[in-house]
Amino acid sequence: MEYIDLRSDTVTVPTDEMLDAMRYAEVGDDVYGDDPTARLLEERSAEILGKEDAVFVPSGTFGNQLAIMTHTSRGDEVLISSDNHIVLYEVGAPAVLSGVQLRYLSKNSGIVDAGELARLFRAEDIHHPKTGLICIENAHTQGTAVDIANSNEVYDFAFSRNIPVHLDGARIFNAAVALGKDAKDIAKNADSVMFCFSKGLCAPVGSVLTGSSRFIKHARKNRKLMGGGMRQTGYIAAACLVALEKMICRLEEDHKNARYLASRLKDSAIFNVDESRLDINMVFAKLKKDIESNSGFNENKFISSLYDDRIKINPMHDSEYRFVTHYYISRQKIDYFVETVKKFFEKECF
Ligand code: TLP
Repeated sequence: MEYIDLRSDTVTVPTDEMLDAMRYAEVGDDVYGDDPTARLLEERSAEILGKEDAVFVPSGTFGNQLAIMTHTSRGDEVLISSDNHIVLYEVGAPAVLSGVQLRYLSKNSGIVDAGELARLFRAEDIHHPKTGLICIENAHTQGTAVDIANSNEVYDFAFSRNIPVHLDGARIFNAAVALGKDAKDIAKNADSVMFCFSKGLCAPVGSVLTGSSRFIKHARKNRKLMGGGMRQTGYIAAACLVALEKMICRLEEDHKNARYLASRLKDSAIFNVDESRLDINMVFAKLKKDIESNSGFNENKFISSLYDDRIKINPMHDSEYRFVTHYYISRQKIDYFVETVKKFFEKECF
């Protein structure tokens, strides 16, 4: 049975064209370095971001952690905003895998305060860890595309102190579309960039880490150390190549649909939508105060009732719902979702 799945763009399954490409992919053993399709994907990925080289990895989390491991030494400190994916959703991996400590910059949906960065940077002192890396994120998981002027400031500061910058660009193409820029313009302000094929681009699996040839050579060895030396990777890389060619140019449609969903939710008199975080394919909405406090609203009942009507959503996080649009979410499905939500509230809460 088909579900309308608004939990994330990670739920997207491969298109028929991807499945065909996978079936007929030319493959080899990638640990020996002889998988031509994987290599082609790495070359194209590097080129599209204006970097020298790239290495294919199983997931976005893997790519971010590989970058941290490759840039830093044990005991280093990493400067990062406290609401970045690496901090919130990667299981504390920087401490476990790389032995580094995270030091938080204030959260501001991806925007970094350069003054704060300068204050938190560690000068040489016997007591201090070395500041070994700065991590930024664009598009940000909070639904924003961060202006390039901000990463320019970060990169200038990092350059002046000789610290590398890693960009979690899981959705870099969403950011590029939202800002009306080339992905290269965003990538140029970082030494390494990770992006994902398995989100709005619909590939079943896979991300890539890009950077200088020297950095990627080192990262390739660390990938093996982390158990990410995959064999006939070309089968997956073939789907990712289709994702690069065919799916980036349609992301704008997901963004427009997110804005359409936001406006329909606003009109419903049930939700307040955060319009300051509506740059990409995500809608963040809170229940109106009176509904949440006076109506006997029961979240478990809400989610399971939607599920019975073939709709999947995530529970609230920080009192907020996140609804994500993607290739499989049409306007018709958005209308069905909003009408189903309205019916639930009319029956249960008003
Ligand atoms: N994000 C997922 C969840 O983990 C929250 C989602 O549904 O949005 N960086 C960013 C900015 C991400 O949003 C994600 C995934 C990742 C990294 C990790 O990618 P994967 O899931 O491939 O490890």
